[in-house]
Amino acid sequence: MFDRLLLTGAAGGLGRVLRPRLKARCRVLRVSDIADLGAAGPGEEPMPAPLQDKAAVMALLQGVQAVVHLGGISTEHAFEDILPANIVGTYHVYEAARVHGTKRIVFASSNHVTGFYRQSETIDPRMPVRPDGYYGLSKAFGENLAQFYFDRWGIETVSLRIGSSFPEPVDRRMLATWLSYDDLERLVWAALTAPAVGHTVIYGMSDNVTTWWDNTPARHVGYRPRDSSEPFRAAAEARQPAIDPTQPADLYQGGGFVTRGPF
Ligand code: NAI
Ligand code: 15L
Repeated sequence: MFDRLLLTGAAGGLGRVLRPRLKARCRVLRVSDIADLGAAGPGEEPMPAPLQDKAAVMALLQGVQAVVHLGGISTEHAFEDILPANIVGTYHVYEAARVHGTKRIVFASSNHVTGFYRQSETIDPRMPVRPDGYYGLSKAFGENLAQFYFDRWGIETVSLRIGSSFPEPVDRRMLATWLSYDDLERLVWAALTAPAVGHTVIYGMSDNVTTWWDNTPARHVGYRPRDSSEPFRAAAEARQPAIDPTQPADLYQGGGFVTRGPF
């Protein structure tokens, strides 16, 4: 049980999923975003803040024991848009953690850090990054930042390379990349509470039968997924009867992200 946790990106898709689930596990949940956060529930502390505003982010981390950092641009965009939210913003979160002595950050990274590996490869978190766009590059920067702030300042991070966290997998790619909301909660909770993580990178996926990711190097996090994309296979395959591995979206793990832009 935490005293006060901070959830950034609380108004987003995953923020709305995690908000009540994290609230149940701490005394006060500070929620932040630039989008409308709605009414504060019991034990919630709304603090709107643009991540690119250093003073605002400094105030955000005051008095929190740990951060679940989801805020930022969550798909491929022009570098000029990604820079303030994902790169400068994540730097502000780590600087504020250093100043306030925050001990643990759970960073929402993305599978797009390694999106240019092929779907025919199985990779693990120790392999070199191959970002599939500016968005993936910004998440790779966040992971490097996390490593640096651990090595230099001892702030621990689990970087979650989330696959596709949606109500259900909707296409063949997501049969490999899907992370159910219940498994997302299990993963975030394990990342917040595992005794010693240093900086650990882990792929965020359910216990899918088909997968491209091997989380063996991150077993110490203690994440045990319980869901699987398999019950959704028939529907996903009916929706997308075949793949064409000559097309980049079907060849690379990053799917459609690998051909987005220029902007
Ligand atoms: P989302 O786009 O629904 O939510 C992101 C939130 O961040 C939004 O509410 C937005 O208003 C806020 N935000 C954007 N720019 C901001 C800024 N400059 N200052 C403050 N807040 C800002 O994304 P979603 O799906 O909820 O994802 C959450 C996190 O997880 C993101 O960091 C995303 O990159 C990551 N992720 C999500 C995946 C998924 O399957 N949903 C897969 C891989 C990574
Ligand atoms: C992501 O990083 C995005 O945030 C999410 O919206 C999905 O597109 C996901 O990756 C994915 O690869 O399916």
